[in-house]
Amino acid sequence: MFSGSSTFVSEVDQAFLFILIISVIFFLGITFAMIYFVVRYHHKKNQTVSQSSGNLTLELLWTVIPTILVLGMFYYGFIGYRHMKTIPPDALEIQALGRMWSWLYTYENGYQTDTLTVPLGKPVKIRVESADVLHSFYIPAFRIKQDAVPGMKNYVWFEATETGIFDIFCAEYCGDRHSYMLSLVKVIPQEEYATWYDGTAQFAPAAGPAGDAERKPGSRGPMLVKIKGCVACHSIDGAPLVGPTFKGVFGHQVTVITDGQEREILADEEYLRRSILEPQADRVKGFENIPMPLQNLTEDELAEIIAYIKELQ
Ligand code: HEC
Ligand SMILES: [Cu+2]
Repeated sequence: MFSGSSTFVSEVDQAFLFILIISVIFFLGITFAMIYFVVRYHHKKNQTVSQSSGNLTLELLWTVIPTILVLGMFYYGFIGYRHMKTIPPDALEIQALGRMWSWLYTYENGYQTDTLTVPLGKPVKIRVESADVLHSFYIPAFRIKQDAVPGMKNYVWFEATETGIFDIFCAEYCGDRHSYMLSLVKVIPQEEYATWYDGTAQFAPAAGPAGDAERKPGSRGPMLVKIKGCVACHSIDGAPLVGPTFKGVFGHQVTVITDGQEREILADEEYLRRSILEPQADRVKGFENIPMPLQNLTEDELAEIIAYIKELQ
């Protein structure tokens, strides 16, 4: 009954069930007592009022029983909490960086992905950090949740007990596209994970080999706009999100606000570069209310992204 996708499921669900059962018993008890008293002590049958005070047995009962129940809840909660805060020494470490509005996972070997990939049956420690505002890293199927607080190094761990793909949410309201801050965790068998981690699979690290002569400029663009979080605010299909779409910007006139003055400008390569490196210089009209965050890009990554945006016509 209590098996699940991570080793925490049974503990959390048992604590939850324990509290739920107690709550239901009290809810029913109080409701029935209330109905009984309304009928039994109706004023038509009871003309005279009597007062009573001091009943040691009753007072002891309503103090001791709830205290024991609450201590029981605390016990279950604390056991689970301690387990969740005690990281096994052999845990793999992965950073989960929350930012408006996507999660980025960085592995010990430098890999970066937008889907968390972990091995089955091995403890994984997640360092939960934020690049901007409060977020919260939440995997319901594993029963874990941890706030991402700017400037704080929080962590959480889990061990997946089932292969598959599970949802990751942001559980702390973090602005306009909070509800789209969705991600996935993919649990794969350990051998498959080892291959993936060694890079022999088809996945390429974000900071992959530069100057590869075979590679077409811009071919890493689709991956980079995901890893760098651009697609949380910019679509590639023409739909305006929080920021203007990337589709068809290049080579067209854009109305921008520069130092409070509206002006028309041709979106050439120079303009795209400036928009990314100095987002505040020219604010696109109609999108000026949300500041585009400063991006941490290498020269090569910037060139790749610009080449890719140019293709999106
Ligand atoms: C949190 C939201 C957000 C993220 C993340 C973001 N941007 Fe923006 N971006 C905006 C907004 C809002 C604007 C329009 C206002 C402005 O020009 O500052 C904009 C404008 C731009 C423009 C000018 C577009 C035009 O139509 O003239 C470019 C190019 C751009 N962003 C590229 C990027 C790239 C590349 C990334 C990722 C490395 C990125 N942005 C990440 C919000 C974002
Ligand atoms: Cu968030």
